Amino acid sequence: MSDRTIAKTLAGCTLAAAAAILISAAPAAAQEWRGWNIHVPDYPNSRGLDRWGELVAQRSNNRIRMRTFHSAQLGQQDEAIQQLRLGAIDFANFNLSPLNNLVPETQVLTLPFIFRDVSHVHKTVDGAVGDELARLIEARLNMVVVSWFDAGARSMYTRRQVRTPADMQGLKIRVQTSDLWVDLVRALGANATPLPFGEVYTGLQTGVIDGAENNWPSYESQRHFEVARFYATTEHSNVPEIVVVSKPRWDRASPADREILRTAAREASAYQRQLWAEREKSSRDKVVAAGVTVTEITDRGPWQQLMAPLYEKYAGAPNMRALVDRIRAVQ
Ligand code: GTR
Repeated sequence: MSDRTIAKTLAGCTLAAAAAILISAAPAAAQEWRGWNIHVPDYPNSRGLDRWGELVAQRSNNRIRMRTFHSAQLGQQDEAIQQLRLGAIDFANFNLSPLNNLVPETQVLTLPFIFRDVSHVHKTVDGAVGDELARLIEARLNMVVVSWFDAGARSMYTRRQVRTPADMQGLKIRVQTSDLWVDLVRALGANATPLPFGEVYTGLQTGVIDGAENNWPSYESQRHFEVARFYATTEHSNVPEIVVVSKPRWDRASPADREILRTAAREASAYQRQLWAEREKSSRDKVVAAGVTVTEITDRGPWQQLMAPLYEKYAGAPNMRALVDRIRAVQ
């Protein structure tokens, strides 16, 4: 070995050793996690995600810093799902509907009138059915479900008044990207127009669509009430929402950090649900004060009957049928 080579090796060793000492002495590097969210910052889901981030930061001594980008700043829902699967986004909150085509079992929770009330939704998603869906979503979509958020009941809103299913005939109704949603609207004799959430306002304003369907808080926070002045309380679906972490990110987290993430997500979800109940009321009050005509649907029977064929198409297979039965049996 020449003198030069020895000198180089020694220098290399010294550097490597110094680096090792430095790494072990320094606290673990802080991680910045980027989260996707479709809603405006004061929405219950947004506040739930922010709360989750605060709890995780506290409990990880600021090692995990979660920043949620609200108002779909990181893209529309379908793109965000792809990015999350690849690990380009670290966490997000999604409604189950855009996952319907990707994980068909999620369709069962989207089915019209499958849930009796909010408490039935909670018991289902917080119990064995929710756990099973979480496993399927993880296996097929590369994302880990850490908790469930409320999304209330979805109802029809339109540019002209709807009182009965017959009034839906021929209307162009915006739906989420899901075959089940297309069929649900068609079952009422209306035409389904899949559109991203962020394009619904303009769609209503320009008459590209005649209506859409959503819960009170989204109808109000997206200001759809300004351009679709009639809300009919059809309450046809209670499809819930998930909070997820991308699998690549999750796999790099230590078991202790995963525990912190899960526990904090459950607490954030309890907080979101409380905010949700309040926001449903305040959003309704706000749109009523703004002059929206609310048509109370007291007899949902005719709506339910027209949508019943969806159960054959989407829950006809034995595994899907079994899931429907298990949900109905939840007390
Ligand atoms: C909202 C839901 C969003 C999105 C939106 C939509 O109620 O929270 O995740 O699914 O509806 O209709 O696109």
